[in-house]
Amino acid sequence: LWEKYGADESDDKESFQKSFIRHVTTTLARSIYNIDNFSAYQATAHSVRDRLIKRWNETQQTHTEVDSKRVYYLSLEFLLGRSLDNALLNLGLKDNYGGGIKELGFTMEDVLEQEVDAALGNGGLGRLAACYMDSLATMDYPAWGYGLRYTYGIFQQRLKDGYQIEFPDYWLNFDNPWELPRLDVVVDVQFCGSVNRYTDEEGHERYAWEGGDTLQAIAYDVPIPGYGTKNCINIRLWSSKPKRQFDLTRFNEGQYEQAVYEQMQAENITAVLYPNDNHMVGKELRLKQQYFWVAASLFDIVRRFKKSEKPWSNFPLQVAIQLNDTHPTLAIVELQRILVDLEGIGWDEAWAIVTQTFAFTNHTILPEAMERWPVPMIQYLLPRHMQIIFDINLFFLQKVEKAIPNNRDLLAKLSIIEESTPQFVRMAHLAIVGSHRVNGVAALHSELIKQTIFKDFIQFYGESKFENKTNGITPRRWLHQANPKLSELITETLGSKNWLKNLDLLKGLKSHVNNKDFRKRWVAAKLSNKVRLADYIQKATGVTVNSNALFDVQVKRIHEYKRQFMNILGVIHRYNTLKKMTSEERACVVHRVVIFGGKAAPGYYIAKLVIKLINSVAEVVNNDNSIEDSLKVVFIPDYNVSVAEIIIPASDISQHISTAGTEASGTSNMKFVLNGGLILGTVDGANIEICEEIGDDNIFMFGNLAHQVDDLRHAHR
Ligand code: 26M
Repeated sequence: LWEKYGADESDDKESFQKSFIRHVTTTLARSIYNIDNFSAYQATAHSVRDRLIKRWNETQQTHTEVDSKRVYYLSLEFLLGRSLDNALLNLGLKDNYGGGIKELGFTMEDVLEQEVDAALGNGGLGRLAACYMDSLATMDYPAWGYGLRYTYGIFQQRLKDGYQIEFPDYWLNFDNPWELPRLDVVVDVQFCGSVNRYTDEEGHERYAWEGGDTLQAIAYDVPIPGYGTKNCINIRLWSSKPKRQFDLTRFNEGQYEQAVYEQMQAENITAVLYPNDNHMVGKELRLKQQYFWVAASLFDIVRRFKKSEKPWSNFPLQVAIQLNDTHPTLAIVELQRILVDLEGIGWDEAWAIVTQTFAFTNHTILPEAMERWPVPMIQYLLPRHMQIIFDINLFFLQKVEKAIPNNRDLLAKLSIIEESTPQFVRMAHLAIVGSHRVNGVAALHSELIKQTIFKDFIQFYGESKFENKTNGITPRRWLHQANPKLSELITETLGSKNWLKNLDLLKGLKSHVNNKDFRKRWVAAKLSNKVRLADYIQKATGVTVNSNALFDVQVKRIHEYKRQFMNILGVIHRYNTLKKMTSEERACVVHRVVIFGGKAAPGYYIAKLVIKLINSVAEVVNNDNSIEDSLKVVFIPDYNVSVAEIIIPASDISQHISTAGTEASGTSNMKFVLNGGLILGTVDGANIEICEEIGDDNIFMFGNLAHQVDDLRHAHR
């Protein structure tokens, strides 16, 4: 029966049109004589979803049968953006569906534009998670992502009088075809309560975490299709719900308000993504988010492991858990608790399993971004976890003392506990101690963590625990999808699409650099991307820009260390210089459009003021006829993944100008270069490795080196 009916959803044009019409009439309950672009999007999305689910089911079934080691990526952020175009391309449906939708009276561009971004992330760290999921799927890994299903993603940015104002991101207001609610996959998560000591039947001292409040985590699965493979992996996002919909006792006692209030409190946990990027906020709700997510995810992972009935010692052979920054560090403590308290495994054996399972990625050395949580807060929310953290720390420091005796100073520096009033838990220290590997995200950054923030750990662990994994991006979204003209040129020139799975093959373009036709098409692709961006700028800002001008771009979160302020000072200088020129002199200057975009954290006063400054400068420059359009400045509002897909392919020069040593890697630098843009950058993050790859005549690097910065800071005080 499976073979007979399973083949029903084929990938040809007619099958798509059939399913499109079926979804319009049944799923959407609309008349086929009354379909707008949004309904066309929904029907197309549901048609793709059906095919995705098929692959997803087959993948999960295969992974269950094979039962190979799974890799789990724990990330509080997945900045996925739109899914339809990506799914069409990865599944190889784009051409048939494009033809099919046209015959139905729509254009694919209009339909794709209807989709709202899944914006469950702030910036680099969240987009990295999304890119890695695409690559894991494409490379046929049995991988899972675990995160939170925020009701509100990153805020929408609008501008009023040049100032940023924030609006809630109502991304779930219309149905979301890209998630599969798993209302049957429910995990209880406990908070507060107390710890009781008891002796078990074998006479061992055991601890039980009892009482407190219990909430429920409900799974929503987001299928991630690989490119050119049937592999379709899963991101499982948890949503919080109260354990009982109605507290009947309270209800009957007339405490209706109290019952509803508690329901709201439970749903609050996954209500909103914290909009801070590279900055820690010590809010209790954020810590609750972290534990809620970690507890549900680990329960799920352990349940899957237990199904295969292998001994616990096999756990690290079956399970690898990658921690995306310190946000999921409580997972280390939670697994130790499961093994010791619930499974009755001895501390040392359990701890060996834990440390073999986890690996930790650090994304920043900025001190203000380091996560520290007050001990009393953890003690209140997670009393048993706080005990376990103290024990982990005690045993760790004992080992340090044994290896490097009589060094109290070292013990204080390495301690997981910061001995202030109140005490704090240093999450990075806990993550290092509980993992077998720690990595930085670019060569320079991985060196710097060894020399600065984690320096003291090298004394104890040596260097080998710390390694480099330079970030990457998916070329499927950031070139093939965002820049179809250039992608087509590359494919035709290389004679195959293999480069989409093996980027090294792009080297094959080298022998064509002097080919006239190739160069003509290269320039034509860039120009058409610039026209597309100019249209977008017109629509979004009302400013008219010339597509033949040089496009000079800086798009990223607004942050002092990223130095948008320096860029805009440069623009002011450029404007003043142009103003002093004669018309003839100006005629020799390349016309330039300086493009800014990015969100400021709502509470980051200086970053918000930088946005206002950029808009004020734009106001002056764009309305000064005397410089004859030689310079334009625009701030594109609400920079997000979809806007990035328009901006990046259209860039001539992009700026990555962080103070040396501060930008751990950067990932948009890679996206711009992949689209044939030049970089103006500092000797920082992955800029350095990009420079080594493309040669220093293809990149403009400037400024001091990381090791000089500290001296300079002090010299100029
Ligand atoms: C922490 C606590 C409370 C609330 C929010 C946070 C938080 C959220 C996001 C902290 C940091 C967050 O992201 C940091 C980030 O995006 N870092 C960037 O990671 C990229 C991927 O590795 C790098 O390329 C960038 O250089 C780095 O800045």
